[in-house]
Formats: sequence, C-alpha cells, structure tokens
Amino acid sequence: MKTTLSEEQVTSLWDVAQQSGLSRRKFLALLATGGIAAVLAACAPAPAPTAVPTLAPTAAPTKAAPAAPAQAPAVAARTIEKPLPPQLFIPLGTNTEMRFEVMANRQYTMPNGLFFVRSHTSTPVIDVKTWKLSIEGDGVEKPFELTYDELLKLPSKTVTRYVECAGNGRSFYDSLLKKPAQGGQWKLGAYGVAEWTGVPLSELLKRAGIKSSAVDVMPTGLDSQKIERPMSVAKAMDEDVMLAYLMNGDILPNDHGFPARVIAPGWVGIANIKWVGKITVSEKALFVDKNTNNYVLIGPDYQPQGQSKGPILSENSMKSAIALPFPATLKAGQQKIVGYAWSPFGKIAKVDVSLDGGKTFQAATLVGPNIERAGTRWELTFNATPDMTTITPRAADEKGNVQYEVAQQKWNEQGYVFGAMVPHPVKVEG
Ligand SMILES: Nc1nc2c(c(=O)[nH]1)N[C@H]1C(S)=C(S)[C@@H](COP(=O)(O)O)O[C@H]1N2
Ligand SMILES: [Mo]
Repeated sequence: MKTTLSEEQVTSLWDVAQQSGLSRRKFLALLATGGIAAVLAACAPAPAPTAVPTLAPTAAPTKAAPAAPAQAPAVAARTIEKPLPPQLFIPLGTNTEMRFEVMANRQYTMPNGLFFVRSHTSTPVIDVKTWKLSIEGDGVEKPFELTYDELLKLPSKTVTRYVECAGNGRSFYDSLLKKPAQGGQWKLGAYGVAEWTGVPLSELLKRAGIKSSAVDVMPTGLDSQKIERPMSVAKAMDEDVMLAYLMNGDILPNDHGFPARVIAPGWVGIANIKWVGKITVSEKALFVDKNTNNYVLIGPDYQPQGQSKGPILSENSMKSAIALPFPATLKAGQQKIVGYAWSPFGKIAKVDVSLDGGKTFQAATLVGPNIERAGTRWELTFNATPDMTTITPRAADEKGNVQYEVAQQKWNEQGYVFGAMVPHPVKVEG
C-alpha cells in the first residue's frame, strides 16, 4: 500500500536525504519504489529522536487503509532547519561543518546559508510574539524582562567576529596525533565569520543594575536541553560581547539562535548561547554541566579544578585552514590557493606556508579585512609539483602566538582547542 505524501512532506524528506548525501535521482527512485521507509533507510542513522518530527505520519485518505501501517519514523535527523546540500556541508550528527572549499571564491564573511551549525539538540521554534528575555539573579538590583520589540529599540552595535566550536579540528587528534578524542570529528569548518548586530551585554547588565559584587553572567537557551554556560563579569562587560539579533544584516536564522544569541568573541563556541531566554547574574561562581563536565580540559597534563573536571575553557586556539577540499587534487603548474587564519587574541600578523611537509616555509599574502577575533584571508601562488603531498599553513598573531608542530599539541579527552599546524593532504596530477 502506497502512502501519499504532500508536497511539503516530500520537500522535507528531500532535505533529510540531501543532508545524508543522497542524489535527487536516487531519492526519487527510492521514494517511488519503497516510499518514506526506503528513503530513510538509505539516509545516515538518525541521532536520538528528540526532535519534533517534521514529517507527521500521513493520514491515509483511503478507507481501506489498515490502522497505522509501518509508521513513518520521526525525522530526528532533521534537527537543522536550513538546507544542507552535501557539496556545501559535511553532516555530523545534529551538527554540520562548512566545507572550507566553498569559501575559495567568496568574500571575507561566511554567508548565513554556509555557516556551520553546532546544536546539542534540534533547532527550537520560538514564537517571537511571546518570547521574553529575563535578566535576573542576586547579582542585579533591578531584574527586568524585555520583549523582542523592546530589545530592538535599545542602543545597538555591529561587529564582525568569528564563532568557532571548541572541538573544531578535533579529528586531527586522531589522524595526526594518533590519539582519538571523544566528540564530533570536525576538520576545520566549525568556524565562521559573520557581521553581528545586537545590544551590548554590558548595556543590558547596566540596565539591570549589575552589582559590583557580581561575578558570573549566565545566558540560558530555550532549546530542549536548556543549554547554558556562565562567563565572568569581566568577559560579559567586554565591549564586543553582545546579544545579537542580526547576522550578516539578516534576521538571525532559527538555526543560529533566533530571536537572540550571545556573541562572546574569541571564546569557545559554547559561550555563544543561542535562543537566549534568560540571563542570570550571580554573586557566586556558577557551576553547570558545560563548565564542569564538558568544555573543560581533561587529560594527563591537567588537574581537576574545584567542581570542574579540569581547567575551564575560555579562549579558543589560533588556527589556519585552506579553502580546498580535504584531501585536494591539484593540477601541476602555477596554482593560487586561498585560506583563512584566525586567533582569539588579536589580528593575524603573518601566515607562512610549507609545501614540503614543514621543512621550509614561504610567506603568504594577507588579503582583505584582517579583524581581531574574526581572522583574515590569505593567498599563495606557487608551482605545484607531483612530489608534493601536503600544504601546511602556519599562522602567527600580533600577540606573538605561532602555530606549532602537532607533536607539541597537548591531548585532552574531549579534543578541545586543537591549535597545531594541519598538513592539508594534496595530490598533484601532471
Ligand atoms: N542554546 C544553545 N546555544 C548554543 C549551542 C546549543 O546547543 N544550544 N551550541 C553551542 C556551541 S557548542 C557552538 S560551537 C555554537 C555554534 O553556533 P552556530 O550553530 O551558530 O554555528 O553555539 C553554541 N550555542
Ligand atoms: Mo561548540
């Protein structure tokens, strides 16, 4: 018995199939022969079914239909709303990594449609008419609530900054250091630069009458797990830390935290809480899952600290990447490559590139904007020869930090803040 799908359901199913790398032709063939079940079976295994199913079981229009045949499973794989064509993204559970090569011929910032997504569960649907932000806790004199319209009326600012997952580069603990770390095996695409517009967190905290005795500020998300993580008052009062409601000039997309998210430049991605509903200001240091069990450094080089299993992460590591497929195939002869370099500590001072596995380096040219806590693009023109097997960029920032050899990379169980040079594998064809 065939189930009839509405056009919307087919589109939704196609999104899931696309996310799993299915071609349109294969998708249509599977749908025609085996229906929803066949399409889902061909897709990557779905993560925990916490998501709201976007594909409700179809009410079969025929009277003869038996009660609830093989029910269409909840489409838990569809936790991200935006389309994720496989030529632009590498899916990773409830997350997705930008393929760095898509930035090769683009401008500085990552368009919203290309920006990586890291969500612990699924993108919540928030009704902006009833959404309120509450600022509360013993660290403020005048707790208050704010509607979306009220937020938009407050003094705003616009900054260009990156967001990067603490686990970006985690796969290299395995592939380069031969010591795999737990968590999503990101290459380098869990990094994105955007122009953010919003209200400085300091503005909101001052309106709430933040006390001089306050020590921690904790935004809480409205997603199903209510993801939250505190930051110090010092960080919260930093001039570029904000509650953002525009991303690259557009209304913040649902996947990136609509209606409002924190932007905490330089700090690990988890500090940039999405879908914020509450900000707690506390006179005591706050300890929650995301600064005791996760987003802390656990390993032989680290000691537990108080309630935390290891040092609590704040700044991410400096990195560089090439806008080429991983691995890449190049034609022999003159080639121009483009890359990015970024540091949480300041502007990029220099990028050098090795074509011989780290024996010698040559200077790349920095091009376009070079913005602190955002990064810069760089270019290198060189002669590609068949003996080349890797291209290795090495970034240095204005504070004197330089990317190091992978042998110097300290290991931690959850594979955070990988910052060593990454030899990008290439094959040069004659
Ligand atoms: N509420 C909420 N905020 C969140 C997360 C989340 O799962 N829920 N993920 C965090 C992590 S780990 C990262 S790396 C960034 C990713 O932001 P993006 O999805 O906009 O790229 O959001 C952070 N903010
Ligand atoms: Mo993250």
